[in-house]
Amino acid sequence: MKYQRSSQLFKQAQAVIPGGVNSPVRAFKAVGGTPIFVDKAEGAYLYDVDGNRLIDYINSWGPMILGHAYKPVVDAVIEKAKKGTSFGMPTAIETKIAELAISMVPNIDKIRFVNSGTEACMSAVRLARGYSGREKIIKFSGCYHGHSDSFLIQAGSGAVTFGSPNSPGVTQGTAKDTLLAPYNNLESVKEIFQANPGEIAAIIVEPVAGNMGCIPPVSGFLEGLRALCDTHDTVLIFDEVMTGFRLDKGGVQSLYGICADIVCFGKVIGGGLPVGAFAASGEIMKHLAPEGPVYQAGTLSGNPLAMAAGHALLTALNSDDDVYQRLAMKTNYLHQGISKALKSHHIPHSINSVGSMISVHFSEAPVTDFKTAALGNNKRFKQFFHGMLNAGIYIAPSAFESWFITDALSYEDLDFTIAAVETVASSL
Ligand code: HOZ
Repeated sequence: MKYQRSSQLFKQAQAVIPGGVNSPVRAFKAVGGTPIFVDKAEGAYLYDVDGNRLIDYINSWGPMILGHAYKPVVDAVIEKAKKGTSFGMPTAIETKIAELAISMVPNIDKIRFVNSGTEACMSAVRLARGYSGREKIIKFSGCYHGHSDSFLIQAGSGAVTFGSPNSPGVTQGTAKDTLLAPYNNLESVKEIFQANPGEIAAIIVEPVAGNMGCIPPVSGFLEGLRALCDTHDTVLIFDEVMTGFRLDKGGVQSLYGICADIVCFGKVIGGGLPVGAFAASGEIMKHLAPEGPVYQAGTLSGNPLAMAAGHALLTALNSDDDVYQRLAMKTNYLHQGISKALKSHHIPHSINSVGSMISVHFSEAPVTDFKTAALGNNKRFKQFFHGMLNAGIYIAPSAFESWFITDALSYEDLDFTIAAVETVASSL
């Protein structure tokens, strides 16, 4: 494949945008080569500026669960845009999507819309602190909750891809209030509670981790967190920015039957427009301004185009009884196919998948936390990434990310992908 035009555009962008990109993982630094500039996308495919067609396994890092340029979403945005794009005043569509989201997700009475997953998690922690009157939070190494200061401490995703899981610019004062535990390790969470009695405002967790590749919770982990939070009057925050409306209508709370106190959303809830949200019981949400004293605001929050896109996508998901099963079947088909292809060439690997999230680690040990995720053979991942790209398949340009499956993928696309893995594996 040729990437001449992408190369030119990247050079031009680097002169005026740091690293040529508006979010670091797009820069291909971890895998080398030129980031691909997109012209358009439709269904399961990306079309780049050089005229290449790629099967997309990233789907804008999650939102495009029913495929790119999904007609009901595009139509809803166009119709809204004709009436004006932002007012900084309430609109009826905000209440409509709030009602729909609350009807789909358990344990939430009220929801506040923001502009990104980062904002959602940042605001959820502030709310938990304001509600509990405590300051410390527990987060898990390798989990990524966006780029706000409290979370850039042993963070996953781009932060670890670029080797700065603890970012310069985060003050020691902020960092000291974020206490770290290994993912899937309940004992270490218990120890933190013992060492900080009455001080933990919240635990924030990706209930299925997606920012160190995909890592499911081991049996009893989420239940144990719930029990510890109950014992210590601590707020349990599920960061469902990736998993919300993706793994199930009600997210991980419904999938595994565990209640969180605050839930954060992003990605799917915005249908591909910039939306995040956080939600909780009325009891907790009443602490939020203007009802309560915990402040949070945004000029473009609840933007009508974004709300219309999210509402159209959630409506489609809510009215399709089989969609999550179809997605899981496609993901499982891919999981088995890739595993078989890698095995046939004796490539050590470990594949995790849950619902429509999947990732491939090039190490034999089961990947259950950040430490085991970091054991993967990065050189091999790079070769794999470029081999797949040459075959017309776009996977995440980092071993510390999940792939997101879309319902627009056909079984022919999946077979084509598995065949490409077979060919690439023979050259690894
Ligand atoms: N939050 C996305 C998944 N880790 C990455 C998006 C980005 O950092 O650009």
